[in-house]
Amino acid sequence: MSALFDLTGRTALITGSTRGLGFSYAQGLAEAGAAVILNGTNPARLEEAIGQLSASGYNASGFVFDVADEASVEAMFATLDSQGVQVDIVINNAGIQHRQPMLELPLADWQRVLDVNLTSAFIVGRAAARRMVARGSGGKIINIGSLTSEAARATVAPYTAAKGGVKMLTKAMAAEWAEYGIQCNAIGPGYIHTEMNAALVNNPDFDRWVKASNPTRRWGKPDELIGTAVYLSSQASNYVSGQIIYVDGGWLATL
Ligand code: GCO
Repeated sequence: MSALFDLTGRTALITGSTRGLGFSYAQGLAEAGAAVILNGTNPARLEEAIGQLSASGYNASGFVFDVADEASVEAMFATLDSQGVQVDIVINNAGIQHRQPMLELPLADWQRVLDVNLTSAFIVGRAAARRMVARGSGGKIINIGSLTSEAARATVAPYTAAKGGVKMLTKAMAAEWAEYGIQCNAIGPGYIHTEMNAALVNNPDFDRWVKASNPTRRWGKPDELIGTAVYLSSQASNYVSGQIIYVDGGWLATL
């Protein structure tokens, strides 16, 4: 691998990484040389994911915590501080979906989606950036947007609002932290075949719509996000900040 993309000696925290895209990012960064810290809310799943990466010879550890809970996030960072572990790269990937027409949408569901998909990136990003600034050695923060960072789809209003927010939060982070050598960027995955999207993949009408609308004519695969994640985690992107890179098969380029 080109030294430009080598993550040896770096430590990356990837939230929501026991399965789906988060696990894929973790695997990709570990393959590029990083020590990876996983996160999830289910202890058994977390153990399994750590076990899988460790069995492949990667340096993997992890913590169970709710990314939207400030006290839990602070406690995890305090534990890392006490162990002398420095987080150089953060991928704010944790996310949930709630599909329901807005006319029927309860406030509590709106709030939970905003908390987990948007506020979490602020809570985790701020905790990591405070330490990066104090150390003076910079870092990388990668937030995960969506096609809904740009355009809406009926029935996913809170997710759409949160992902639009993620795009602008990324710019806000870039504006405040670039001078400390922290690059803040986002990845906007298109329609990817993951567990979270199983209901959509298995819906023949939706599947047809994805294949008709995407110029690549197919769903994306989780490992097709890895190259962008490694690039944004590496020194190859040291002068790139505040960007959202869509990995969508060309979807957003078309009408
Ligand atoms: C959904 C959402 C997402 C999409 C993603 C595309 O209905 O669940 O549209 O899960 O896959 O946002 O970027």
